[in-house]
Order: sequence, then structure tokens, then C-alpha cells
Amino acid sequence: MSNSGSDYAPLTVETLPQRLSSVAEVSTRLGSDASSWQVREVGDGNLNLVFIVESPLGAIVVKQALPYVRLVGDSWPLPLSRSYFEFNALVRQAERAPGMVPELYYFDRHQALLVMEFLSPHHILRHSLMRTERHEGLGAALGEFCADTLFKGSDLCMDAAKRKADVALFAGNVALCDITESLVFTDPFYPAPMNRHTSPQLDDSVQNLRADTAAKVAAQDMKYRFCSRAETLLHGDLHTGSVMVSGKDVKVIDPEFALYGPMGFDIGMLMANFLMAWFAQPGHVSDDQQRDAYQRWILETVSDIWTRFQDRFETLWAQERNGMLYPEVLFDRAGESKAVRQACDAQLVAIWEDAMGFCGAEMIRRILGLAHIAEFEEIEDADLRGHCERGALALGRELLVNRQDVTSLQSLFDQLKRATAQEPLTS
Ligand code: SR1
Ligand code: MG
Repeated sequence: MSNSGSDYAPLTVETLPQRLSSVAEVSTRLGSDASSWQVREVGDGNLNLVFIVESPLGAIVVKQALPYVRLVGDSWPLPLSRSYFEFNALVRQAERAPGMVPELYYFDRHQALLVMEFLSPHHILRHSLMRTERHEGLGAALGEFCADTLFKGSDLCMDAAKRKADVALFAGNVALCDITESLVFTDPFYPAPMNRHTSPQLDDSVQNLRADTAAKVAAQDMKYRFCSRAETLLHGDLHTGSVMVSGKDVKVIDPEFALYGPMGFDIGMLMANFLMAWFAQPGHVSDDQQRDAYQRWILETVSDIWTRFQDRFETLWAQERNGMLYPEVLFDRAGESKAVRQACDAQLVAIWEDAMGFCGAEMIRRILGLAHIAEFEEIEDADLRGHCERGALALGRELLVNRQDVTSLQSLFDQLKRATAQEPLTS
């Protein structure tokens, strides 16, 4: 980590070589002849600059925060400190889930700049899902990542004093929490200025949601959980654009929204993005058999995420429960050991229920809020897009409002089928 002290200035393709050529962690990988570096700006996210820098010797990724929201422009300022939270989250994730995040080479806090491993030939998972690619072991890898990071960042595992210091550190990520609190849980449910939707196809859905008191109360209930239950260190924005894949290799990127929050949030958000990819399939694959097969694979992946999460969480509960909760000293008889295992089951039930609520909120906001997803956006035919989105909205609303009734993977998939049947393709 470096505190260079110089004034912040956003990098450009032209200025980057000169500005980074004196950084040892960069020149050891690219060589010191900056004139041989090839620089491309490839950021397609909502917030930051992302450069790929290649030389005959190697390649790196340089990510730099902008002082505003890139998606909207400088009318929406955003603190550079998000880069500091991303750095801290990456360090912790690398310890807790080895091999699952890009290697970090260098961090400059003043320049809000991270230099990281160039993942190649990896692709953003969201794009891979749109190309109907399958990745063996994907769900298991993501489920295990969630279990490792969520369990090990909680009072079930961490030293209490260290965790409290960490909760205080990440409590500073106020602006990014505010984005989630507003964009996910509040804005889609009233006429917030930056909302948008497929119109006129979804106009009635928008009106219905704004009049849907049960949905609005449920969304605020999930928001209350999100902002007040500092259970563990979350990635905070774990959608399929925050995952890179190549064959069987899976990496999780971009934890700048990291915060201490409820265990179910990351898993719920991740599942929501797979389920939306499922609903978007008619917009990308016209062959019925091919589409059915790929949709089945998506649901198997969702199933694998939860199943592996659960298995790994149980293993960690049994073997790495080193925090202040459920200490061994309290439970030394056979019956009591059983009670501790039941306590683990109860935690998993609570995590699942929360995950369903967060999943529903994420699905709704990606269709009616500001930040949409490419799977729907790239369907040119607005009637077809509206059809796909309505199915996802119906499931999202059901999960948000009736999450306590959706008690298993099977019941989630039953609800998905019901939502699809409610929204038949008419034309
Ligand atoms: C204004 S930022 C919009 C969204 O982009 C990020 O990836 C987060 O998902 C955020 O909600
Ligand atoms: Mg991101």
C-alpha cells in the first residue's frame, strides 16, 4: 500500500505509462520501458476506470475510482475512499477464500488506484451466461466462496476485538451503502428521478408496485436488515458482473461495496442474477431445446451455490468455530453437541430466508430502478424484453413478500415456474 501524497488525478490511456513506470510493483511485471506498454481502458461497470496494461513481459489491470458515478456523470459525486474499502476487502477475501480473488500487486490510497492480476483468458460471467456457456463447478466454487468469506468474517470465527475494529473500518463505506440502500430497497418502489423501465410494456407493473403496500413494507424490512445486522463482511455487490470465469476457474472481483451486513445478502444477490439470466433466455436463444437445456443448467448452478454453501458452512461450523459464539466450553455432552448442530441448521434456515428476500429486491431493482442488467437490456424487441422482465418481476415480488414460505430450492423453483406461467408469451 502506498500513500503517495500527490494530488489525485484520473489516469488516461496517455498518462498511465508515465505515472506508473516508477512503481516497482508495476515495472517488475511490465519492464521499465513504459514506451513499450499497450494501454486499453475497458471499464464497462457503473463506477470506475479500468485499464489493461500489456507489455512484451506481462500484463496487469489498473482500476481507479473516479470522484463521481461513471454511469450518471459528475452530477453524482462519489468518494474516492471506496478504493480503500475495496483494497481492504480484497486482502481479507484472499485470506479467507484463497485463489478466489485476483492477486493484488499495489494500492495507492491518494490516487484511489489498485493494481491487480490480469485475469486471462477470463470473461465476465454475465457475458458468458448470455453466450450460453457452461462452466463446470461454477456453482460449487461460488457457494464455497460465500461460505468461506461469510463464516470467517463473523463472530462465529473471528477474534471479537479484531472484528469490532473491522466493523468500525468498513462502517466508513457510507456512500456505497447508501447507493444500495436507495437503489435496491427504496427507489424502485416510488417515482425516483433516475428510475427507468421498459415502457409502455411495464407501465402497469410500475403502477402496481407503487401501490403494493406489502411489497414496500417487505423491501423496507429487508433494508432494515441490510443496514443494521452487521453479521459479517460482505462483498456487497455480488452479481454476475462481479465474477470472472475461464473454463473451471472462477474469480470474484470488485468488492468496493464491502460492508458488515447480513449473511444472506451476497447469496441472495448472486442467486437473483442467475435467475434473471434464466428469465432473459428467450431473448437470447430461439431454439426451444437449446434454451431449455441452458435454463436447466442455470438452475443446477443456483442449486449448487446453495448446496455447497450449506455443506461448507456446516464444515466450518464444526471445525473453525473459533469466535465468541457457541463456544465449545458450553456444550460438552452428547445431547448438547446435537443442539449445536441444530443451532447451525437454524442459522442456515435464517440465512436462506434472508437470501430469498434480498434476491427478490435485487430482481425488482434491476428491472425498474436505475442500474439494469445486460441480459435484459440487450433484448432489442421491447415486447419480448418486457415479457422476460415481467416473469422476473413476478418471481421477485413473490420472494420479497412471501420469503418465509419459500423454504427450499424446490419451492424456489416451483415459484419460478409459477411466475413463468403467469406471464405467457402472447405474440
Ligand atoms: C450507481 S451504481 C449502480 C449499481 O452499480 C453497481 O454495480 C451496484 O450494483 C450499484 O447498485
Ligand atoms: Mg462493480
